[in-house]
Amino acid sequence: MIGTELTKTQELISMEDKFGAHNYHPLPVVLEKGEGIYLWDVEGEKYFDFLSAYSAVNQGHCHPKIINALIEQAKTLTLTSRAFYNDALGPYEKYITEYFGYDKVLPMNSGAEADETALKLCRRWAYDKKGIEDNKAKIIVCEGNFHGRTITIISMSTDPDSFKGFGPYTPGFEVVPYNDLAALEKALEDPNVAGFLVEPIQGEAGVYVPEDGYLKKAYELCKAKNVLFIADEVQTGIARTGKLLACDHEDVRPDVLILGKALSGGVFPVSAVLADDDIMLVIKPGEHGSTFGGNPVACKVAMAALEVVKEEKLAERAEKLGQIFRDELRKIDNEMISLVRGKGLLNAIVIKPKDGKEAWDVCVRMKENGLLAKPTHQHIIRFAPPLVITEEQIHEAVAIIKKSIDEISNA
Ligand code: IF1
Repeated sequence: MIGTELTKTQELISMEDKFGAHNYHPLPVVLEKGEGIYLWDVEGEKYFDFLSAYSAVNQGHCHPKIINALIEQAKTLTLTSRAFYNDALGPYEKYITEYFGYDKVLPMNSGAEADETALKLCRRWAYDKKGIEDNKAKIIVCEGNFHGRTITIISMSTDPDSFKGFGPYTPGFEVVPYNDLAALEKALEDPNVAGFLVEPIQGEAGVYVPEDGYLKKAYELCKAKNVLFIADEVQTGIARTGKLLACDHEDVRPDVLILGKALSGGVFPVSAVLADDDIMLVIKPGEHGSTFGGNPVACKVAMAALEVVKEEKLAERAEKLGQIFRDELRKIDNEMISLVRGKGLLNAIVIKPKDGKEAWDVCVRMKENGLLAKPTHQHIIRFAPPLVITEEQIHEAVAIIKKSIDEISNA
């Protein structure tokens, strides 16, 4: 590099800095290609992707089957809006409702939109079916929750980074500690409670796995009080935790199921809310929707993405390889690793800072060694590779993680 000549990486980072909002703090890497579990940056460096765009790329980057579905539909008809019918939506709705075992689906685009949809369904069900007085419905949420970035969703958040400075907030939410059945049981005493919205594993909170039996017991407590159990499986769903849904580990069938991210294999924004008729039909024509919700491209992409999950047995892979991954991480003898936790291929390590070095420094060093992951909160590194990873690649990745942590701790 001569004088002030910038690398392509530096040039592109400064372009984003100058022309883009500063609402993120990305790792200093600029990516230009993805295939399977690998990413390449603009300098030609190759990386293991251990974030999978926060579990949106479970099927691997640019999966040929999903990409082909995208291309074919994109050449034919991309968007009709819901003002008219189209030939892709009905078959998709049939496919996905049979796939997950629900009467109906309400198609949206982002995870946040799906969560908002679930909140509206729950409140409307409260007034029309449970008989709660208008505008009095309450929804219980958990400390440490993450359900998206809209004003109503951050109104439920307990993380100041999510809600500070964005008031006034949407009322009607009550917060209970996660993984605390006594607190939930107490909160359910309020007759105005309509729903309990919960992540089966809290991703953003740092891959917080509740005790075995928590989801099942929480579900039973809700049923005893005629309260909807609403599972946000945007991050934990689509085979990520070793079952098709994280709720499947405890045979819990949510009254309302929220999906997103890997529902499209990371190829297109696709989210969905599934429920049975007695809940779903409380929303009447013209009372909810979105321009792109259920568009033909989204329908074809999602069907292909869901077929891949079954054809390639991604849940079984996540279960088996996740166990191997945690076992191997636990063999790393380094004081900076204070905890390893997770389920399936949604895992995290808690980093004990050393000589001023913390999780961010480990992530930068892993990048230099060929593996991409990012801290959540200050001391937790989430590891979520595409579920198409092989056992051999798991071992290669663990070697990079070990090397990086040893280098940082001995720096
Ligand atoms: C970002 C976090 C993860 C989610 C759950 C709904 C949504 C998300 C359980 C909303 C989205 C994404 C958002 C993304 C980073 C990522 C994230 F760090 F923000 F919190 F995964 F943990 N429910 N999570 O995890 O879905 O509207 O984004 O499609 O950069 O904000 P979305």
